[in-house]
Parts: sequence; structure tokens; C-alpha cells
Amino acid sequence: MSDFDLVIRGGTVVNAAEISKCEVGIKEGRIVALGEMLGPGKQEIDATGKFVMPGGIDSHCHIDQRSSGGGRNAETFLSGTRSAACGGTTTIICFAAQEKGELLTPIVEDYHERAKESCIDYSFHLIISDPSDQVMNDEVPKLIDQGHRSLKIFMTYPRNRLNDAEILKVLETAKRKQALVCVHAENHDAIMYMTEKLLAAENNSTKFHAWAKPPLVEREAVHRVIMLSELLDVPIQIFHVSCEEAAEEIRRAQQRGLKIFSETCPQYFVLTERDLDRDQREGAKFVCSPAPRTEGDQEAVWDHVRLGTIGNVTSDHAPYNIDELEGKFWAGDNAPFSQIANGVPGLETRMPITFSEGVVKGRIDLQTFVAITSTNAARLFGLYPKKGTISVGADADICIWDAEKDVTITQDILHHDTDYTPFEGLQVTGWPFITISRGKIVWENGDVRCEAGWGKFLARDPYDYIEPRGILPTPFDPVVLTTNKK
Ligand code: DUC
Ligand code: ZN
Ligand code: ZN
Repeated sequence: MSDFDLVIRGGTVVNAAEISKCEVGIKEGRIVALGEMLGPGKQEIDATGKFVMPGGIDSHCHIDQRSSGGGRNAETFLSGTRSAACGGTTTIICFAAQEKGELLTPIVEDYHERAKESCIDYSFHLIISDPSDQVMNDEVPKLIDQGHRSLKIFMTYPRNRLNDAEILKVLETAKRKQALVCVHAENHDAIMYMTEKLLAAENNSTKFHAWAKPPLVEREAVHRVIMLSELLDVPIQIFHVSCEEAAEEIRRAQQRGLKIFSETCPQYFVLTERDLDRDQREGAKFVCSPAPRTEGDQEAVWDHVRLGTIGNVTSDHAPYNIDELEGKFWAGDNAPFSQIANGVPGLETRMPITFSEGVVKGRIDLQTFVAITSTNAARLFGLYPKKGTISVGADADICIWDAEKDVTITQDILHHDTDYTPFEGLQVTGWPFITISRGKIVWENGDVRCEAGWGKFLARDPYDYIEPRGILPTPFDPVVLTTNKK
């Protein structure tokens, strides 16, 4: 008679808060025991010499998403979640994307339909590109009540960008409905101006992508959206922080007590603007926004990870094929930098690159690794303690990590459906040995055991972490939460 469905023995359990040598007992998809000499399991894993960590949470990735900037997203929910699982991730938060002039509800329903083939658990951020009264007053409150408890807004891109008045409108709804607003922060007009000038001077190649959007466009937009969030006293998450200047703005706001959160991505650890300086076909592989920066920015980003300014690392997986008419070169082989689809794939490489560049190179410790790849995202997006921790009662979402394994990242070892990796040739130490999703092994040392449809939608209830501070810059409260308030 077995006490457990699965028992993991011999490993070192690493949580964001503590490290312990213990066994993990799993039953019906949840962790039910942590201890020594646990009884037998129907299945047993020998994790001797390995780290047993919460499964990764990738809280920013684009899967099967309609692209507003042109180009067809290369990944389906099956291929995307399979690739994530092979890279140690057990939960993703991706997007349901509205474009200007559209209603949101049918779009969200459509994404739910397509996501049914996911092989790990998933949730959605709602991209708000058109915050009309109908969308913000009727649709978004209902969708938040259904568990879509985060909204994403863009400060740039012609078909998505919101102006400051529209951003305030979204922040207001988020505050009323207890949702978190995530922000792509870059100054649109400055980018457009620089792009026009660069193209007029026939500076078309991918190298100029970085010139069109230098760090100061990120810094300005980060500063502005922080100011708008302070005006309404509503927490926000700044997406994909790429440089020292933007991180400094966030740090300053946090030191003033504001609830400003932020993430970065592996591309800002290992890519630089030099990667864009290649022929168009190669350079396109590195076109993402914000643009890759300098080595100095990479170290500054790590400094801010250590300081806690930047709380989590996401892939911002935004996959466009090189060899596809509707991919990176949807606007033609000789398209200028401004018309090359924006984004890089990275679901599977997120945890290995962060571990190798972070823990192996001595920039962060093991527990910080767990915090930034899993636990902090669980807290920030209302999934904790169901996700993001190895604790009794949590879902058995576990990544058993081989910290010794040396791997050279190449396209042919990855499981995504994108036709390249921007990390080709990068050598890393540390790779997932086994990934477990709600008690089911989905990846075992090279063996993909994902099952389409295993993943479940994670509806997110209100949670304390994103409570406003209760401090406003004026005596007048513009967002009255209760009707009887003066
Ligand atoms: N921003 C994202 O967050 N993802 C892909 C493209 C972009 O610019
Ligand atoms: Zn973005
Ligand atoms: Zn993104």
C-alpha cells in the first residue's frame, strides 16, 4: 500500500525563504508531506545531488497571440507550454490581446478556447488597447471577476498605445477591481521621431533599432507611469526593465514607499546592442523592445535584482519565425528595422540562463534564483501559496534541478515552434532534470512527457499584495471605492 502517488527523496529543497534536506510526498497533485523517512510512493524519484525547487512561473510570455505590429506569432499553446515545461516552468501568464476598436470579451473567450491544449497551468493578462467606456465599465470588471486579475498596457506602438488620460482610466478600473496593471514603458513620440529621422537618412538596418529607442525613452515613460500610479495610489508592475536608467527610476519610487514592482528578462542579461549590428536576417533575431543595451546595463540590471528593485525574471517570449512570410519579415526581406516583428523566443531558456548567469557566476544565491523565477511572481500575481513554493498544501509544481549540467544552447535542443533562438551557442551550467506539473512528470532528463490539455486555467481571486498604500498626493480621492465615502 502506498502512502503517496509520488515521493521525491535525496534532494535539497530550495524555497525562496529556506533551504532544507527533506523528502517531498505528493498525492492527488498536491504536496502533502515534507519530512524524513516518508512512506512509499507509487512512484519514486531519486533526486540525490539535485535541487528540488518550486516550478518556474513565467509571468510574461506571448503565446498564440495576434500581433498588432504585424507578423504571426509562431507558437501554439501546446508548443509554447511544452517548451516552458522542458525549461522547468510549470505556470505561465500570457495574454489576451485587444486591439483598438474591438470589444474584449469575445477575444478572451477565443484565447481560452485555444489555451485548452496547454500542458501546464496558465492564466491571462488582458491587453487593453482601447479603454472605451463600454470596455472599462462593462467588460473589464466582469473579466476581472472571472479571474483575469491583471491588465497590460502599452505606452508605445501605434495600434496599442494609450495616452496618459487613457492610462489613468485603466489605473482607476484596476484600483476599483483590485487588479494589477503591467506596463510596457517607452516614450512613443520620441521613438516615432527618431525612427522617422533614421529612416529618412537611410539608416534602415537592425542596428538602428537600438538607436531609435535609447534608454532615455524607457526612463521617461517609466517615470511618467510611476507618477500616474502615484496620483491614484495604485500599484503597478513595470515590464522588461532593460537598463540602469529605468531601474534607477523604479528604485527611487520604491524608496519613497510606492508599490512599484518590476521584472527583467534573460535577453537583458546576455544580449547587447552589438547583437543587432549584423546583416538584416541575423540582426532581426535580436530585435526586441526595449532593445538590448550594453554590458554596463547588464550589470546594473543584476545590481537591481540583488537590491530587490527588480523582483522577477520573465521570458517575454514573443516568437516570430525568420523563415516565414508572416514572421519577423512580414513586411518583406528588406524591411527597415521599424517593420521587423518585435520580440525574441525564450520560454525554455529563461531558467537555465538566469541560473547560469546568476547563481553559477556568483551574482545571486540559490534562494534569490527561486524568488525571481517563481515565488515573487506567484505573490505578485495572486497565485501564492498554491504556486511558487514547496510547502504542504501547495500544488505539486516542482522543478528538480541539475546544477552541474553543462549545456550549449542551440536551436535543435529546444522544444519551441520558433525557428531560431537568440541564445544560439550560449554555454550554460544548470538545466532542469525533471519538471512536475500538479504531480505529473512532464519532462524527465530529455524525455518530453507533456500531455495536451493537462494545463488548467488559473482564475485569480483578489489578494493583499497589491493593496493600495492608502496615501494620496492630494486630500481629494479621485477613485472613490465606496459610495458612502465623502
Ligand atoms: N513588448 C512585449 O512586452 N512583448 C513583445 C513585444 C514588445 O514590445
Ligand atoms: Zn512590452
Ligand atoms: Zn511582452
